Amino acid sequence: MSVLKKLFATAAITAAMFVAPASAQDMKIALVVKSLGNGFFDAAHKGAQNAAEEIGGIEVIYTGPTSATAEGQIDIVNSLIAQQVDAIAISANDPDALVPALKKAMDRGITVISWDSGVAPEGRQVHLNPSDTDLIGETIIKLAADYLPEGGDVAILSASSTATNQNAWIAAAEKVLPEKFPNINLVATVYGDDDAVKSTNEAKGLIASYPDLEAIIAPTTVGVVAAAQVVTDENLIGKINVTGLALPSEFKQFIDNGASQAVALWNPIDLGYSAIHIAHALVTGEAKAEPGATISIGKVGEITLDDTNSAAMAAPFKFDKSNIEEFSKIY
Ligand code: RAM
Repeated sequence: MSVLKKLFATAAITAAMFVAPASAQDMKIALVVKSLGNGFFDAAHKGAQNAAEEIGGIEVIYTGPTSATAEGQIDIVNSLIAQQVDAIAISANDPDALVPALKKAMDRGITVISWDSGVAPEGRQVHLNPSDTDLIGETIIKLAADYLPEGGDVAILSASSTATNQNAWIAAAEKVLPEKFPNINLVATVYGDDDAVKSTNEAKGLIASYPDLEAIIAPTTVGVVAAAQVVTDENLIGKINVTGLALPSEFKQFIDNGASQAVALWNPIDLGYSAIHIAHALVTGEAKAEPGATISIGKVGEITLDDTNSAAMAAPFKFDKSNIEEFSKIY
C-alpha cells in the first residue's frame, strides 16, 4: 500500500471511529403530550430531560397539540414518522383514535409506548400508568368523603370526554361509591377538556345547576385549578370543597385560602423520567415488551408488565396544609 493510500485508509478509519459512536448514540425519543401549556406535562418533560442526560445520547423531542384533541396528536405522530424518530412516548387524548397512526409508526420500526393516558394495546408496545387505576379512583372519592362525614352531593369536573386516564379513574371511582361511600351522591360528571376557560365555565355550570353541591372532584391538574378559582371568586370557600389531582406548585394558593382541604398526585417528573427509560430500553433491546417482563426505570425502580403490557409507577401522595409548601417547590 502506498504511503498516500495508507494515509487515506487511516484517515477513513479515524473518521469512522469518530462518527460511528456519535450516530449510534443519537436516539430521538418524542414525548407527545395531551396539549402544550400544561404544567403537569412541563414537569414530566423535565423528568424526561433528566433521564436523557443520565442515559446519554438521547434527544427528547417534546411536542403536543395546542388543545387536547386526538386529531392534533395524529398530525404530530405522522410528522414524527416522517422525521424517523426512534421512539414515540405518548399521553393520549383518545384510546382508539390514535391506533392507526401509531400502528403505522410501529410498522416503520418506531418503538411506541403510552404513558399517563393510554392507547389501546394494539396501538402501543407498553403502557405506563402513573399509579394503580383502582387506587386513583378510590383516592379521588376519599379526598372528598374525608371532609363530608355526613355525606353529600359531589360532582366531577374531568378533562376531555375521551381521555383514557380520567375515564378509567372515574369508572373506578363509580365502582367503589355504592359500597365504600354510600353517603356520597355523585350528581354529575362534566368535561373541561384540560382547557382553563372551558373548565371554568363547566365549574360555574355545576355550581349553578346543583345548589346543594359540597365538593367538586377534578381528576385533572387543569380542571382542579379552574374549579378552585371559581369557588374562590364566587365566595364559596367553606361551602364547596375542591379536590382531585393537582400540581402542588399551581395549587398551593387554594390550600392556603381554604378553597381545598387536600388533593393528591404522583410525581410527574418521575413519570416523564420513567417513560424515557422504558422507551430507551425497548429501542436498545435491553427490555422486551411482553407480559411478565421487568423493565428498569432508573432511580425510580423497576416495573413488571401485566397481561396487557401495562404497569404502574407509584402510589399517589396526598397534599394538604402540612406538606404542600414543601412539594410546591419541586413540581
Ligand atoms: C392533567 C392531564 C393529565 C393528568 C393530570 C392529573 O394534567 O389530564 O393527563 O394525568 O391532569
